[in-house]
Amino acid sequence: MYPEASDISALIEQAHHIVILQADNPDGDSLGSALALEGILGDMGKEPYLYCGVDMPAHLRYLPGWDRVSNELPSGFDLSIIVDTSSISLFEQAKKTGDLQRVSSKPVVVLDHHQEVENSLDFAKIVCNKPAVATGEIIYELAKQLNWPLNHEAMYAIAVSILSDSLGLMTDATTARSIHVIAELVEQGVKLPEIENLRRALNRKSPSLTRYKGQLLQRVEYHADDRVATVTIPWDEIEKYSPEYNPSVLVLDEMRMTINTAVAIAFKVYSDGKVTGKIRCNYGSPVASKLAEHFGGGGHPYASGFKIQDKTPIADIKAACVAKTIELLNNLKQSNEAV
Ligand SMILES: [Mn+2]
Repeated sequence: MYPEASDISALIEQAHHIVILQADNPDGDSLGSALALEGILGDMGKEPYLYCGVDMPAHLRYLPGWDRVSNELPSGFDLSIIVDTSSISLFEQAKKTGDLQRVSSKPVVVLDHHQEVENSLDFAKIVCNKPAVATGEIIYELAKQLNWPLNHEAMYAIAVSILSDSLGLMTDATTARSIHVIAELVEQGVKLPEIENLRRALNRKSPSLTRYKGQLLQRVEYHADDRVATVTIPWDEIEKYSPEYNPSVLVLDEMRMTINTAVAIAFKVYSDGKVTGKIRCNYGSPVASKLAEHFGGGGHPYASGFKIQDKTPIADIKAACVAKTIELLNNLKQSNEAV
């Protein structure tokens, strides 16, 4: 039992108009969680309202109900529920429009599973941030504890959110409980093949993007016996393809799937000279956070990023980044051998 459950229940009881907020980086978990809550609250006789400061990205638009998410806050509401983030830095849009100010003036509940949080949402009345593979898993636990109604659509949305963040129950953060929740949903009529179809549909791309992926893959460079793979994405491509899909994400996983490759890095060069690096490491080579920190960024051992704004030429950044990666990989190897 989550100790926060009864307080969450009491706040929902007192409220009628309830806004469900997603951060500026919506994904399958945040949208699935928002739609599940919408179904639950609707069945409880409440009036839920879905908000996100940015438009739903094209690859999420296969999930039924995405078009009910609005980037305008309703004029009146009693309570907000923020899903899938505990960080205020992911609400830039709502901050700009003044919406965040309005949200913080009413009770706020946060439902999240990102355990390490910087710039937390201090104005929230209740933060329910639990270890779980997805926010959808937390919503399921709350529904069980509080006897919330779970209609077919809500169960479907929870399953989508868990399968989305757990990459089909295959990530490190997937627990036996995550699998149990999916099993319980299946027992209650959720059909996994339907969800798999939906999940694949989420990843479908336009023909032009598929061709562009091929171009990017041709430009992948391998360094130091293929241990590091890099690709560089110039501004004209960012401008052209980003509205549909993040070009880095398009190829990073493929780059990691190369024999001998331990670390994949995608650089983006912006029109103002800013360079960003997105880092993904293979299992056994957790150097991402240290590498990003060296260049002023941060993140997790296997996934991280950094931003360089002093107009250093991309060739210099790339060379320094590859050299640092090799150094970190060699250190890792030495410390493993020492053990
Ligand atoms: Mn999530």
